[in-house]
Parts: sequence; structure tokens; C-alpha cells
Amino acid sequence: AVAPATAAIQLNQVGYLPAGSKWAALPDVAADSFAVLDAATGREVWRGPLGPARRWEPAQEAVRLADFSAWRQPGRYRLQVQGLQPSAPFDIAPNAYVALNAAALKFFYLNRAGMALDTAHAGTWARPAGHPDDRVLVHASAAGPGRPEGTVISAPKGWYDAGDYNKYIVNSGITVYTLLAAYEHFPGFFKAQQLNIPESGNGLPDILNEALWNLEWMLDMQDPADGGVYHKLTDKGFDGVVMPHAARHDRYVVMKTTAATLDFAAAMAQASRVFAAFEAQRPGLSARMLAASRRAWDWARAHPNAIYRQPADIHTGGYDDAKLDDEFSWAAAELYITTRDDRFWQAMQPPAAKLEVPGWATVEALAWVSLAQHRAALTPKADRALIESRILAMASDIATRWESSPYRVGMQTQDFIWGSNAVALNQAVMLIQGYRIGGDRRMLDAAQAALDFVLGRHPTGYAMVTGFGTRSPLHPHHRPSGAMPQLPPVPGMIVGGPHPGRGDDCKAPYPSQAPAKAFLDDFCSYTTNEIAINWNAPLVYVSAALSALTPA
Ligand code: 9MR
Repeated sequence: AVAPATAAIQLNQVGYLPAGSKWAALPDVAADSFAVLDAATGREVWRGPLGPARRWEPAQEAVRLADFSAWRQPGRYRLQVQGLQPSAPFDIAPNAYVALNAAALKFFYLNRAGMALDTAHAGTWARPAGHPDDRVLVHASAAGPGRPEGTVISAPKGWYDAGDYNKYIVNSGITVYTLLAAYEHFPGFFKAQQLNIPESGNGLPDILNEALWNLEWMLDMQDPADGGVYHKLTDKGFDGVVMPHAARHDRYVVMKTTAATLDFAAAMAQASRVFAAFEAQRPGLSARMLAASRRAWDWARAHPNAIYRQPADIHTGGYDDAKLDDEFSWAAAELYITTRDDRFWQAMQPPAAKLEVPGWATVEALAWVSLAQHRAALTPKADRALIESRILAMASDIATRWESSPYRVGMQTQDFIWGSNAVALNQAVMLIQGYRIGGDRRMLDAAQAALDFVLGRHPTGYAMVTGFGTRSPLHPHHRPSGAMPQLPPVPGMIVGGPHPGRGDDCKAPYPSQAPAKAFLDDFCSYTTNEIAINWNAPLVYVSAALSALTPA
């Protein structure tokens, strides 16, 4: 039996670009066509045929699609289908994602550790400073000759990783990378963007100011004695639902690991080339980052198997990954691009059979994204055809899945892991690289479909970003938001999204067990309704990329 769909007409609640693709999804109703109505007057402005009903396995239900890509007139509209409630109003506008992009970036500021958020910059979400992290203890697992157990170090700044108050290098690596890549690929989009953060107007684009807040913390996570990088800076256990300043447990740096050290090396090498253009504003920073990256690389080569193992007295996030060839490739690629030293090209691992969608534990694709971006400026050693074909093969796989998907999205049942919304967005990141190389419009359309998916053309009916769309999460697993229940949640945060592997504290039943619908907008549901920096970063990337790349 086919279960009924939850929300009637599922569409991108934030809006569409005039020349972008535009799809909506709806349950299996007895109608042949759908209408686009002017929201103000109710007048029908366009009509098109509905696609056939097809079962979409991840949602375990039948769905019909409405394609109104041909309607390009900016304005505010509703969709109408005989037998269903009309959709909520939505916009078609050239700047449809400008406010979303700024809010997705501003979230990083709102999740900063170690500084008070004042009303001028944080508005109603102002709060006192928490976690100064200027007196952090070296945990037994991280002890070394220069820094025995209990040594006090200082590693301030950085972002809280997610709904918890800890700071993890592995996850910081891909997050910072994605933000810096957004800037490297689409500088024009970010150049004049004003986020109203404390550094605004200092001569650096705000996206770089924000990334720097975390990069400065990362630099302090490197052991000056040997170049190894601590895996995380953390409490022993997770804090309660309190504001940052009220969470006052001892903080520790735990283990130096190969994964953390390589992710650090990759992000620092990339940051070094990005900040090289801002030598006047930040003298010496670029060189310092490159030196730190090289030292980290050397440490990882000497310690290729320092896998993270959670000590018995530490209970916070693991970000543990035992497969490190992709981290080696990524660090080598970034160092190669920045230094043009052929030894780093040689140090890249032979390509795996197929690239995986990027994620905190699967970073090889990031190497190829960077190589593709810089392919015109590499040394003769680099195999340009290989670089292009690696990206194109992956993007074309996802585009093919999108094309044949009954929901018109690249997501399949196995993609609804913890943080499924970021899987959709990271698929879009790869589709966008394919489009940038080969110009195949299907890849741009499939990337748009992924953004639509997380913004409400989703079987749950939710726009998955707090404060955006007509129905978005109100109770994300995010401690500051949970501790300020009188306020709407901090805006601009994308939640993890549906994931059927229930491992949370919820007593309430989930509305559905279907992989694409196993989502609960409740603080208890950290497996589906937490937020995280590595999920917001591809939202920043994709919303900027579609704005920059979609023809006017
Ligand atoms: O995003 C991470 C996910 O891939 C893992 O399956 C999960 C369990 O280990 O952890 C997630 O990351 C969490 C981290 O460990 C701690 N901060 C919150 C993160 C998002 O839930």
C-alpha cells in the first residue's frame, strides 16, 4: 500500500531563479494539469501538464511532478492543482538566494566560541561570551615530551561544531574548505557582501573574515613541538541545554591524529593561497599558514596510522575515520596547488575507482575540485584530462540519477544518512563542478533540484533552514536556541534532515519511518534535527553558485 504524502504541494519555499529549473512535487491526485497563480490577484498566469504518478522508494510513496521551468517572470506566485490546497506563496526573483546565503554565513558568526555576540551584530540573539579556551588541558591521550598531560595551552576562537559546544578539527577542515572554495570559485558574489559582523569593512570580504575566526583557532591546535594536530578541543561530556557562558567544564585537547593533521594541512594550504591576496591586511598570515601546513604534512607522513580512538573518559563526538588515503590525497593536492612542487602531485594516491560525495570522512573529491579549479595554472606534471574526467564522471552519475528519479533528485535510499541534507548539497557541489567544466545544463538543473530539496521540495514538507520558507524547523538540536526558548531559533541553520537510524533521546514517535521522511522537529532528535557547520557550508556554496551561474 502507498502511504499518503504529508504536505500537499512540495516546492522550494525560499524561491526560484528566473532562468533556473522549477519543479514541484505532489501526491497522486486525479488531475492532468497544474496552474501558476499570481499570488496577489489569484489570476492564472501559466498552466502545464502534471507528470505521471511514480513511486519514490526513499519516501515509500507515489509522487507526481510539476515542471514550470518555462515560466520565468519574476513575481510572487502560488501553485494550484485541482483537488489540493493551493501552495503557500513563493517568489521567482534574480536575488532569490541572496538573503539565504547571507544568513547561512551569518550563522557561523552566531555560533562563534570565545566572544560575546553584541546586539549590534547579533540582534535578539545577542549573548555573553562562552568558552574562552585560553586555559585548555592537554589530555593524557595527547601528551608528548614538550607538553606532558595537564599542560595548559591556549586555543581560543573557532566555531562550535554544531548543537554542542566542542570544536573538532576533522569537521573544521571540510567546513573551512567549502567556504574558501565558495570564495575561490565565485569571488564576485562575495566581494561586496556585508554580513554585519564585527570585522565588516576591514578590507577583507566577510566570508574570509568569518573563515579566519576558525582558521586562527585551528593554528593553535597544532603542537609547536612536532607539527601534529590535536583531534578536538572538548569537554569530557556533552553540556546540558544551557547558554555558552553557563557551560563551564574543563576543556581538553585530545589525541593527535593523522586525519586531523591532514585535514588541517589541506585547509591551511588552501587558506594560504587565498590569504596571499590580502598580504597588506594580514601581513605574514599566508606564509604562516603554509608553514603550518607543511609541518602538518610531515607529521602525518611520519605518523600515517594515528587513528582516533575515543579515550574512556571522553564522551563527545568522535569524527573517527580509519580510512586515510583520501585525506592524504586531499592534503597533497592542496599543497601541490599552492606550492607547485611536483613532489606533492606524486604524493597523491592513485585515484580510487569512483569518487565519493564529499563528507567529513570522505574528502578525496575535494582534492579534484581544487585541482579542477586551478587546472590552468598547474605544473606540466598534472594530468588535466584526468582531473576533468574525474569530476565529470561523478557529476554525470548524479545527473543520471536525478534524471531518472521519480522525485527528480539525486538522493537514493542509502543517501539518507545522518546529515542527509548535506549529502544533497554536497551532491550539488559536485554537479556544479561538472557544469563549470563541461557546461552540461542538466548538471546545473540537478544542482538546483538539490537546493530545492532542502528548501521544501521535500517529502517532509519542510524547508530545512531555520527562519526561511513557510514551514521550517522551530526546535533544532542547538543548545543556544534550546536555551532561549522565548526566541525563534537562531536563523540560517540547516538541520541534518531525515535519517531512519534512530539513535536519539526522543520519546515521541517519528511521523514516518521512510528514509526520506524519518524526521522530527524536536530538540531531542539530534540524529535528524541537529545543525552543524559542515552542513551549513555547502548551503553557502550552493546558494552562491546557483546565483552566480544560472543565466540571467
Ligand atoms: O555528522 C556526524 C555523523 O556523520 C556521525 O554519524 C555522527 C555520530 O558519530 O556524528 C555526527 O557529528 C556530530 C559530532 O560527532 C558532534 N557534534 C555534532 C555533530 C552533528 O550531529
